[in-house]
Amino acid sequence: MTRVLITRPLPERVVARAAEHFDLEVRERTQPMSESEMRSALALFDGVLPTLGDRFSEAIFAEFDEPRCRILANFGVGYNHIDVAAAKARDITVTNTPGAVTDATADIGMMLILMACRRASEGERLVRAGRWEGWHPTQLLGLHVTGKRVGIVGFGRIGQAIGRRCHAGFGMEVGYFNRRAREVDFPAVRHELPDLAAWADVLVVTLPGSAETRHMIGAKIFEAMPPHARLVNVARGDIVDEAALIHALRTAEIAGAGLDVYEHEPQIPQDLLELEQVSLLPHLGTAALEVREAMGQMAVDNLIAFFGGTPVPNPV
Ligand code: 8YV
Repeated sequence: MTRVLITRPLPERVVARAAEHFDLEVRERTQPMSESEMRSALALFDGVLPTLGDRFSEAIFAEFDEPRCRILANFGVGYNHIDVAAAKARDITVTNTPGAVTDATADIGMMLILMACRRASEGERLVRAGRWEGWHPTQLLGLHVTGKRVGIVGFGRIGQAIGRRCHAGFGMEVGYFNRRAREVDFPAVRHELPDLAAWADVLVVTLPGSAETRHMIGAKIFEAMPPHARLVNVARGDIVDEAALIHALRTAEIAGAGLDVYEHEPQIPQDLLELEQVSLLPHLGTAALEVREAMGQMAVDNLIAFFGGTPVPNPV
């Protein structure tokens, strides 16, 4: 029987379905796999269902000409932790879970837009610290969101879902930066990145993480942003130069940030933790049971198709 490894505990229904089809092993640890675990996985299993943090780099594949593993069915849309070229060079198929993550990640984007603009984390810290002395008219004044300009960096599924919410729910003007123009069912204007940064009240990052997008949002972009603007990142941490972001916040080049992702998760620089004007979430993008179930089922669908000899639904 086909041997499959799931590299983290997943929702029960996902594991049960995978177990109906495969000789299944579920790794019970919640931390990313070590290098030796990844090498063993390639050697001992026909298929692996990995996820964020399992760094299948060139060095991991390098030891194998023909690993037993034929498919890495990633749990998650982002697959920047897998060297896809190195996998393909060994004829290993890589798949991901687009679609399943779109709305949940867009919802977290909206939450961070609102939190960063309306200073929600500062307010909650004040309350929890027992420092709230009661309401007054000029306390914790934030940026009014309705009717403002949102600039979306990367206008794929998630970026468009955020744009649609901003337009339909908050009457916002939508601008975006994307390699090619996108047809959408709401008004959205394409800009070059520095122009978008200068135009937007809130800049939201939704690009895929990759070597090309690393540090795309750095000092030059922060300089271009107006001082009242906020940065939101729901994509991958290293698209934003974290040191440049800290500098921009410290020097009031921008007014705040809402982050769900970090350059070196789960490490967050002390300097960032000490800044009042940031909302920091622990990569909650898709953290809802039904969403994680849908992602898991999609990853299992890819495995079932692959070993059934039909085209995988979500190749990357
Ligand atoms: C996932 C994400 O939950 O799908 C993605 O790429 O960023 C998430 O929200 C997590 O990364 C597991 O893949």
